[in-house]
Amino acid sequence: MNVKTLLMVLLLALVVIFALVCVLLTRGEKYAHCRYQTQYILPEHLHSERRWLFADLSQEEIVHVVQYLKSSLGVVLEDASRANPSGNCIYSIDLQLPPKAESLSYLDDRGSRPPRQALAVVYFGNQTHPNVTEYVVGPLPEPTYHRDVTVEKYGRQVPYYCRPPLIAEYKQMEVFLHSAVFPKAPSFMQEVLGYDGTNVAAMTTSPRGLKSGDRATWLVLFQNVTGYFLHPIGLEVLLDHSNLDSSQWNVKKVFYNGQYYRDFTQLEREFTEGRVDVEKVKKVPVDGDFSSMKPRTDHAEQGPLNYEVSEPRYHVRNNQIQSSSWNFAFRLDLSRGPHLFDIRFKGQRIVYELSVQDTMSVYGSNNPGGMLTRYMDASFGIGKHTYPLVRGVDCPYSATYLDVSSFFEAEKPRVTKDAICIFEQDLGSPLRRHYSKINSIYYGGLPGTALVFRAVSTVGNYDYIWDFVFYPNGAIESKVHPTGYISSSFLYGSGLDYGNKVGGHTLGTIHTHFFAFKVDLDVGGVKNSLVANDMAFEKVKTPWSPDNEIFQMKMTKKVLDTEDKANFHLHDKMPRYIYFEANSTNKWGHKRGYRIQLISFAGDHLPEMDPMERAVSWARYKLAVTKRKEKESFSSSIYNQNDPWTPTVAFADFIDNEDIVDEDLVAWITTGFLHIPHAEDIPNTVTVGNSVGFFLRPYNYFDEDPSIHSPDGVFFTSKQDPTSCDVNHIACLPKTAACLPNFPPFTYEGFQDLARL
Ligand SMILES: [Cu+2]
Repeated sequence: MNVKTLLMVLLLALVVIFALVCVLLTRGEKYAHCRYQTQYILPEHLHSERRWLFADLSQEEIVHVVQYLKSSLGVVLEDASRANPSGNCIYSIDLQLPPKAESLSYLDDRGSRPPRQALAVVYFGNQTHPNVTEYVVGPLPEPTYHRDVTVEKYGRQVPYYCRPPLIAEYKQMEVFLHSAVFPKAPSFMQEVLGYDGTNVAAMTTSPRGLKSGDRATWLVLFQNVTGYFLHPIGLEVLLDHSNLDSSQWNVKKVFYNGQYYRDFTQLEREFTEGRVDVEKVKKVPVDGDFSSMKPRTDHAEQGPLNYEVSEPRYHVRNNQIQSSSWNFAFRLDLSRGPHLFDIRFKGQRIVYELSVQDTMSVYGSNNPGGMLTRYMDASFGIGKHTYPLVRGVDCPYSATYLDVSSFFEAEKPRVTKDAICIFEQDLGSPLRRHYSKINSIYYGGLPGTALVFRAVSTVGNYDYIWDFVFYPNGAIESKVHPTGYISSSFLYGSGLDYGNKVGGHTLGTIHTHFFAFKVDLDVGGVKNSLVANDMAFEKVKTPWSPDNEIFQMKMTKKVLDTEDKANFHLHDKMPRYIYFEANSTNKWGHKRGYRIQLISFAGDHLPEMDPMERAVSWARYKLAVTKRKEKESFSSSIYNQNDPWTPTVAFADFIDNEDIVDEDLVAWITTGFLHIPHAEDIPNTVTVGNSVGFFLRPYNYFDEDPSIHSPDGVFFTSKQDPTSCDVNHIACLPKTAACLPNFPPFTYEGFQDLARL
């Protein structure tokens, strides 16, 4: 090879290298970032300042209420996070909603603005008659008055023993166990459980007794490891913590491996005498072993993602969300969780209030804690137990995340970062479609999308994912997915009558999940009637051949004109079409309506003879429609859990046969399912197949399906070119969606405030 050739080869090599470098350097620029921003502000003209009346209290408002109460109640208010049962303290401060008439007058008729008010729940342990008092405090932000509303709301004073325990009380119970109870059985604790002062965790159960006034809790003990709910050790303690002096608390009963003992002293004596039937559980590593949620495999490739190609098609401003079809206001009630207000489709109000009211789980077990458990989560706090959501897992990565301010059991307001997420979702299936090759040849369809509002509550072992889903056809879906850990009992004796074995000594205990919703529909105005359509077969002579008969299907229609006709027990046959009907008609002369469609496979709630049943009597009915009343604002109360025998709110009393034709009506909906835990509930109950809820769907409300006006629709005929962007916007996607998602950095602030339960 001569020099010239060598130079040519070298030159060629340099050109190739340069070209390769260029390709590599410019590769990342082939796609621009999507036109994505992290914060979307509702344009001023779409925002209604008036809906501020539904907003949660601001931090500033909360601070003023705390200052006002401290200077106005005439007693010393301790910091609830450190309060003793014998003290006075503020339990919680939350928004007090204005009455509906005042809100509507302000929203619709330019009436005067209702005063902003707070609802303060105050514990008075240091009084002659200890009690819980609820005050309405206003006007905000600078309060000048407070009004005791306890008797007005509950028809009586609320005795102190009805109060939900403070986090401080739970801590005191734990300290009492470790310092005053366990030391009374040192040999048993050491030899059977290898107790070292830290390796036993207690889980509360409730209710706390068998009659009004009781405050004795079965504490179920577990190995203190990750996912401890799945590692019972067979020991349970009935701790009476009714005395306001915690040094006077005492153990009423002890359960170990199927046997009951008077107290730890007796347990120790019988153990040292060799009369305790010992069943040692294997010590589990601190990561929990089978209860660990740590993935068993390394991450490989990223799965599919939902992301915004251009600006999100919804806007969030303060407490309001707006898309091209929907708008509504929202808040997170401390005890009840997500509340949506003034839900409008294309500007027309469909729902005044759509809210979670309570949840309930009844358990079965041959262990005392499990046997007695009937959890009512509004008492623990469905909104109170919300925590930062994790991008890309709890909601799509690109969702909008909102912080929530609240006040409970503290001196200052707290802010929960990213407690709510909002996103528009590609449902992956068409909302509707049709392919035609007969007569005319075409394809038409609408990609399925929905706007989702989500919050997640973690109440003890379970997590509830609350979704409110808004579809382009005017339908709203409310649904909840339970996930998290099951609760378990120590497996012994006849345990398998109460569930399946899911670990060495772990019984996944049978239980129910019930969810209570309030739906204050206002269809074409406040006044509505409840109507049922269904089907029936009738035998008729065939008109064209009178010698023959056929069974002919007919539509039935019935107005359910009283509250007694408008309630359906869990397993009652319910008309398949049941809807709120307006006074106005659609183009075809039909009264405009919105239908309630349930998705539920509930177990039985509790026998009505059970002395606690009235406290959860909302769960008797899958649907009950009542005349709306301010004094029937909620179907349960935060006090029902700790005194279910004399409930402060008994929903069944709402149903008193009032006339409900052309009235302001509320639908109370219960959905739920029976859960018999099985091997695949380990480590967690999955959301798949465990979703229950209901749809609100237009029924002759419109003149046609409003989604036909969606700009997402696709239609092309055999005479058109479906690959052309002008004909079919989907054909543009390779160009318009050829961008990189502009994801914000991943952040997480869920471990910043671990003082919370
Ligand atoms: Cu369950």
